[in-house]
Amino acid sequence: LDAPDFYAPWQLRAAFARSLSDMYGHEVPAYTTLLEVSHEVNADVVRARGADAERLGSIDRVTAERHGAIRVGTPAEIAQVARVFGAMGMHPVGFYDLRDASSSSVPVISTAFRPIDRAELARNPFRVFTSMLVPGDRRFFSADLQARLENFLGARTLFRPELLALADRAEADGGLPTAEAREFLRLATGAFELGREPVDQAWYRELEAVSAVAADIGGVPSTHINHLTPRVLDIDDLYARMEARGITMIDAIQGPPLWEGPDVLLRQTSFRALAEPRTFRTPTGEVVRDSLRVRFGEVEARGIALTRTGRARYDAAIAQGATPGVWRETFPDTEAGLVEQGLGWFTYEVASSVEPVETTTGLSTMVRREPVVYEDFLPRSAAGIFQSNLTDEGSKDASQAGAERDADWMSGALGRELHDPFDLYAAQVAASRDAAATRLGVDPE
Ligand code: OOG
Ligand code: NI
Repeated sequence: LDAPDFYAPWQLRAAFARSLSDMYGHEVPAYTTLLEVSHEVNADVVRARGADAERLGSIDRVTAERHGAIRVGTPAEIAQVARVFGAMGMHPVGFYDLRDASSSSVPVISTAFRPIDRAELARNPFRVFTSMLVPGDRRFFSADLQARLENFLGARTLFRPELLALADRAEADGGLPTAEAREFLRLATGAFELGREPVDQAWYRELEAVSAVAADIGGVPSTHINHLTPRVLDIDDLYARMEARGITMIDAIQGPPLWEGPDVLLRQTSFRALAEPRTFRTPTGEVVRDSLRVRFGEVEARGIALTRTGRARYDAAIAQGATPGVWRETFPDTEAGLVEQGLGWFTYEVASSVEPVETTTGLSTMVRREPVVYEDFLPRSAAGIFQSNLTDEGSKDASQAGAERDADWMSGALGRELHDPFDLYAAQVAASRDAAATRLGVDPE
């Protein structure tokens, strides 16, 4: 492979996604199976549907596409995560509160780091769903447990100072020279490897009684990649093929149902966490071998991004159970219908053969409409995915007060602007209209 002599942020991002995928494939062999099956499904869909299969992204983009999930404990840790991803041109987008996204007990709030402009997404769309614990939420943690948890988290180092220094340099200089880029990639990948140090058994089990996710985050001295998710063009087919291979999937595909109309937002499914060997230090100081079920495999199919109006309809349909029947009453079954009702985002591209001409017909005749792919996540689906490693419910005392957390709070913790996904889609569509209008020499609209 040829290596550039200077790595721009997107090249760091693409190389990091590959390096993380290689590392995770060694750690979790079932992930490699999932990749194989995903590639088979995608190749079959392209064979069967031809160009139509690539309406929501070229087969090259879709085949390379992944999202990751990580979990950290404190505002200081998530601010460091933001620096590492900032080096790769990945910015925090969206605020997700998983504490009451469903009946589950997941004491975290989240954002997603991803590229935000179109050219960058086209180069490599790698995104990472990033969750942080809320130890101050009394529904989960007593004041005493909160204090011990914060103490434990405050004493650990997830990201080495050399890594953070390289990240800051990359962000300031718009990339890194080869030698520094390699070192950055090595340190960044290493930061997400599964820790080998013995886990304090009593501490881990105490947290696990509250929430398996709390134990995974705050029960160990390092962090790790929780899953890496390939994108498939036919998730129902993938689900069936995985079950046929004897891999038990969670009960359902999360998100919209399978139906004949356009795919919107995101459909996801996963298999349950697998036992991985870990060592524990018992209260008497003995080191014993045991296993933990924390990491799992997930796969997703992406559809068209919805406007706020479309999203409100989506949420209402999901609340009604999201059956194909409900879906047909909620959404039009064509892209044109989504446009007419203002439900989906579409960009406007001038057909390449068209010369700028004097026109009285406006944009419509010269211009091709392209769907905008949903680049974000769904809180309810995320809560369902978190369940993939919850062996039991944990405990949550609903009579206690939750800690107030919102997008502004998250932005403060990150020390950066937190982008609103709807604003990003709207800006992308507006930019496409302006560019098309300029090429055609007409006023937009
Ligand atoms: C994250 C769960 C959410 C998704 O794709 O919605 C997620 C986690 O388990 O840490 O990854
Ligand atoms: Ni995920």
